[in-house]
Formats: sequence, C-alpha cells, structure tokens
Amino acid sequence: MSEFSIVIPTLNEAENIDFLLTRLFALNLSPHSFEVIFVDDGSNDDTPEKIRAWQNHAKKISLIERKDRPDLIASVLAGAARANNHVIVVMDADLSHPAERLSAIVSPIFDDKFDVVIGSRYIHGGSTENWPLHRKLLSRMGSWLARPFCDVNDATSGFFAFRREFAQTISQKAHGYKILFELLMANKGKLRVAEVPICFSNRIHGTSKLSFTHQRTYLQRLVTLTGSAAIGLKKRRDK
Ligand SMILES: Nc1nc2c(ncn2[C@@H]2O[C@H](COP(=O)(O)OP(=O)(O)O)[C@@H](O)[C@H]2O)c(=O)[nH]1
Ligand SMILES: [Mg+2]
Repeated sequence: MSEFSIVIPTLNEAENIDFLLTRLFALNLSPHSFEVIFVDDGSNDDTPEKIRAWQNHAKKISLIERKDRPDLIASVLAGAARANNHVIVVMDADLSHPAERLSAIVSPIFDDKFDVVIGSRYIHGGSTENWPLHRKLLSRMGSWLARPFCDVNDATSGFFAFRREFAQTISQKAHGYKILFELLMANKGKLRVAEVPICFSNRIHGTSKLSFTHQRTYLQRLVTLTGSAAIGLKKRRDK
C-alpha cells in the first residue's frame, strides 16, 4: 500500500488516545504505509501527554499543538500542511470512525480513480450506532440539506480521504466542523468523489464538543456557499 497521512483533530480526548492508536497499529497495514498527525487545540486534560507517550514507541506519530482559537477546520488544514504524503485521511479521535475501513477509503485514490473518498453513513451498508435520536436527526438533516448542492449522501462525514493539493482550495472564511462540505463546495464539478459505507459508532469515552454554535456556523456556511452557487448558476444561465 502506498503511503498516506491520517490527520486526527483532538480536543480533550485523553481517554481515547490509547484505544485509538492500539486499534490503528493492530490493523493489517504496514506501519510504514501511514503516518499519524494529531492536531490538538489546547486540551486541558492530558491528551498531548498521552500522544507523546506513544511517540516514544512509534516513529510516525506527530503532534501539532495549536495556540490559536480552537477550530476543527483550521486544525485539519494545519495537519494537512504538515503531512508528508499526498493522500490525507481525516478521522476523529473518539473511535467513532472504523479504522478498519481505512484501506477501503484510501485505495480508490491510490488507484487514481477518485480525488475524494467519503466514509459514508448514509449509503447502502452504512450506519450510525448508539447515537441518541436527536444526534441522528441532526446529522441526517445536515447531510440532507447539503445533498442537492454536493451530490453526495454524506457531505458532513468527518471520515474521508482526499488529495492534499485540494486543501488549499478551502475558503479562508471556512470555519467550524464541516470541512468535507467546504472541500466539496470549493471544487464543485472538479472532483471525482466516491462514497464507501462505514458504520459510525457513538463514542464511549469523553464527550462530544459539537455545540449549538457549530451547528449555526454550518447553517450559515451552507446558506453562504449554496447562495453563491445558485447565483453562479443563474449567471451562467443568463449568458
Ligand atoms: N483540534 C480540534 N479538535 C476538535 C475540536 N472540536 C472537536 N475536535 C475533535 O474533533 C473530533 C470530532 O469531535 P466530536 O466532539 O467527537 O464531535 P461529534 O462526533 O460530532 O460529536 C474529535 O476527535 C474531537 O476531539 C476543535 O475545536 N479543535
Ligand atoms: Mg465524535
């Protein structure tokens, strides 16, 4: 398998680091085929210390400690900028994303068939497990709203792979949680996108950091980006 970089944003995930890295390194992947880049946003538990403890055992683990205002999109972009490989996978630290699907997610890019591959909860074979009803509904609605504009079933997934060169296309104004949505909207009609099913499972340790503010930010970005897409469409029609 060719080499890829896994970018994992963290905010107070100390309880999950050992489980996550144990699971990753237990995979049937050559340890030389990937590097792991954690991007921490000032956790006040001992997430950075937990990661550093692993750095003594496994060489290909790095840690970026951001000092700016915490932001998930900025964190992922900081990780992508540090990556040593052309293929980037974004993945949560809380074990919600099945590491066992990494191979299925990166392979279509290495085969040069696709530019973005989404670990999708909302295609045949995908699922969400143990999420409270309100999270299921919110997530479904978030993906459903983006669907007509992005032409994918799960534009708000946090588990996806992309060619690193596309990181620079993401708007400077992008912030919040939905980096995949930003990536798809920034490159409409230019990307070859595939979705592979994943089973998303609710975290067991730690707590979700998704807030009302994040959800409002997503809606604002959705309106801004899809509004300008609609204007672009109208301009093209008018020509
Ligand atoms: N660096 C960074 N990571 C974050 C931030 N917010 C959440 N995370 C991480 O992003 C991932 C997804 O967040 P999570 O709280 O699980 O969101 P949920 O899955 O939508 O409930 C986890 O690995 C979090 O630790 C942030 O502001 N900065
Ligand atoms: Mg989570």
